[in-house]
Amino acid sequence: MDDVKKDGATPAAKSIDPAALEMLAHADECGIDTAFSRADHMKPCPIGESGACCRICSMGPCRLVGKDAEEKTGICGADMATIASRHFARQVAGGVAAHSDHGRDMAMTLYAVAKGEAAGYKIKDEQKLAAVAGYMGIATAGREVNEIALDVAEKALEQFGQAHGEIIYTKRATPKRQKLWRELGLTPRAVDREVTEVMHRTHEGVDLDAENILKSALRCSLADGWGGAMLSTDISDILFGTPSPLSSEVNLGVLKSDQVNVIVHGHEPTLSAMLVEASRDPELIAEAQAAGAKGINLAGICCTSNEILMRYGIPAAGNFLHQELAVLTGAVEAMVVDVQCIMQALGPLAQRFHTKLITTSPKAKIPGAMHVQFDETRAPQTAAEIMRIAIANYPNRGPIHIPDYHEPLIAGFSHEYLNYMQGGFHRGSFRPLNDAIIAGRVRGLAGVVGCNNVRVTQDEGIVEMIKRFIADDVMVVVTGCAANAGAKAGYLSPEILDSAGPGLREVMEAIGIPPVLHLGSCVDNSRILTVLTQVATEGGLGEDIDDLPAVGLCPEWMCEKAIAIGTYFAASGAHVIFGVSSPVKASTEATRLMTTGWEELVGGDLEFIPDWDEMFARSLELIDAKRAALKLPTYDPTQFGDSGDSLYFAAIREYLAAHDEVATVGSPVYPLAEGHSHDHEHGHTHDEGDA
Ligand code: BF8
Ligand code: SF4
Repeated sequence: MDDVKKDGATPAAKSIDPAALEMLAHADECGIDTAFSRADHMKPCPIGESGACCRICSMGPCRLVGKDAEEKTGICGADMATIASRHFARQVAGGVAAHSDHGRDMAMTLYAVAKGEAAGYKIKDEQKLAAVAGYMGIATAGREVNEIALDVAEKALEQFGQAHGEIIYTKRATPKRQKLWRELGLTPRAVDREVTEVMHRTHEGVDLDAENILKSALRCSLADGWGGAMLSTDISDILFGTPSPLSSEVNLGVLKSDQVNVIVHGHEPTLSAMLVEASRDPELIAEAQAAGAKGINLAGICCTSNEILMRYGIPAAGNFLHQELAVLTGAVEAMVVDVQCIMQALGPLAQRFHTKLITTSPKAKIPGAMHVQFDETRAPQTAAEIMRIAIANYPNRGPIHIPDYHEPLIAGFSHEYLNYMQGGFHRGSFRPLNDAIIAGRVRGLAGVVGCNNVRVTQDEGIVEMIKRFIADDVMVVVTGCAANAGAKAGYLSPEILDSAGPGLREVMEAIGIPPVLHLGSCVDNSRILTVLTQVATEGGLGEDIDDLPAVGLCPEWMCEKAIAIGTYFAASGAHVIFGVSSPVKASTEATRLMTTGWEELVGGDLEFIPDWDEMFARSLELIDAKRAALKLPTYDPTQFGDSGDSLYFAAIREYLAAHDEVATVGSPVYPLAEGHSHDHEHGHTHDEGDA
């Protein structure tokens, strides 16, 4: 563990997760490369990293470098601001395309289900269908579920390519925001159109004004946040159920030494939901037993994991940088991937083990993988076929090395559930939370979201921010790989209430929710948009997102999707801070436009602050400035103390500690929230939470 790498970095600098460190030491022993070790030998190109490289036409690539770089231009005359902004806008378009294409696929599945062409799927949440139909102006009274679903699917699909009009979900923003977007020409018209327009504007010789380019990036990003991603979340809820709290476990220790381990990795819930069913099919379990295993154990990586964790309590094996580490355990019979955040390195890596890497999307193939194409008309059969490949592979296992780390967590918070928690089914509201913010018990809100990135210590920035926020009475919501990072470090377990500041603890105990809420996958950042909108319109905290004492952080961002998310939050009025490094660092003007420029324009901004201390200090500064602008009391933790509920919770904990047969995994456990070892052998399953 203490061997020193070529660049002087010890393995301890690679991750704060002990499971990752153990597996990296194991990788070294096996002489196997991972993204962590490859990063030692591949430094980021400083010119590209900072946005100073243009390769849009073949007169270049043009690199603007040197002390006077900002006075230089490319061959066509493009200056640094244009070059950096153009590249940034293309990143936004890439991210929007990825999320939204996922959303489109969800709409296609809903369409097929409504037409009766997708055996195995059904409308699981009719209330959500009715709510979505309402947003879309689709009549529901006296109509069959599938009829409504068909109209919803058609309307959703229109959002991608409609010739006229605006993306319909922009109506879910505050009235003030809708007006502002219209005045500024930022209301997105159709997803495909906004992506195409950014690609056109940033083609050689079109939009050469950095401010105008960045405005098009704002509009394009809104087509994701209030379009493709929001549709994706809603349709996933309709098809697979709107999440409500359940407990599960996280980290590589969820893999079982004596079971057929199948990992799903990527982003879409469609096939993975069918694999959940297959993993519980008595016939397939019997086949696994006949192959010598005790059963079938399904676990997830990245956002496919979040999708089935949130709805079925399926444990998470880890986040983005755990994908290779999972294969390195030697205990994974099959890794089933769909789209996004899947490393090509998995191909050759899987070939060094018995692991079958199985690609399933026609959009995503990997050399070295086998391909079993997902087809929604025969999804259960495809899932069974994949399970049988994994089962047949079990006897081929070599030596295994599963690190014994698995943390309990609570996941499954949705906007709907938060409403319900705060007022019941008929009187759902955000009143208690708003009142707590107004009183200063809750200082503010923070979203900590996004990726892992080998350029920074895995999970460190994410966990540092979560830890510091809750200690300072800032309530935290998490999604994506950041949620997984927080969970691995124990911050999504109910006990963490003890790490919260006095005011936050009181409120969380009173409402019955933990201080760090897992809201789902990265497309589910749309849940944060609608939650913030409701907080803003509930009363007492201004009238729009840019009035709220709230920040959005992406400490370890890695991909274009993260850039798209950060941009749509900024365009929606939120202050957003990213870590790692700024893709427009080389341009003072582009940096100014995205910070003070956007703040003047839309009230939100996008800053890049790689240092954790500075990131945290800036977050509090932004939160406290909003509190002051709202004339709320200055945050003062000494005013709040232990609430009467702590004795009650202590008693429940004591009881559960002495009665470990009480099944809490996969059940809606509030307020008895207490994770325990994720062990199917005790006879309970995850079904109960799947409502
Ligand atoms: O969409 S957080 S590394 S897995 S991009 Fe990818 Fe980033 Fe993870 Fe989920 Ni989101
Ligand atoms: Fe260079 Fe201009 Fe071509 Fe970019 S578009 S590569 S700056 S000549």
